[in-house]
Amino acid sequence: MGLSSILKAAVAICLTVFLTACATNQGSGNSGYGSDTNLEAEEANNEVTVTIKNFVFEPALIKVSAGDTLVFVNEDTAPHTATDVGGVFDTGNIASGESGRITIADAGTYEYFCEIHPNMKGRIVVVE
Ligand SMILES: [Cu+2]
Repeated sequence: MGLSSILKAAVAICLTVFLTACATNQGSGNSGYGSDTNLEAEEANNEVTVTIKNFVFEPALIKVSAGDTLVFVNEDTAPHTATDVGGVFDTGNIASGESGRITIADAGTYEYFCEIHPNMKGRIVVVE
């Protein structure tokens, strides 16, 4: 009798925590995709940051693994892009203080530049 009551109470608490976690998850929704499948995929791969500051990609040369997410963080006041010369990826305009994300699926060497300031250049080496 006593044990049964404790079990019921424990189940009730677990259920409450579970439902609260779900509600919080849906509330944030900042990825815009929000499915569990996507969240798992993000956790499985690394996130590598390239900072854009004083009109320079830092580091300008970076080595990542296929499937990694590259996050371009714009610390300038001007907007920038990270645009692949070969058209494989393009962050589009990244406003001041914002960031842009890309993922490259295939190994290779990728030269990129800023469409707004074409003298800004970088290189990404993607390995398997
Ligand atoms: Cu730029």
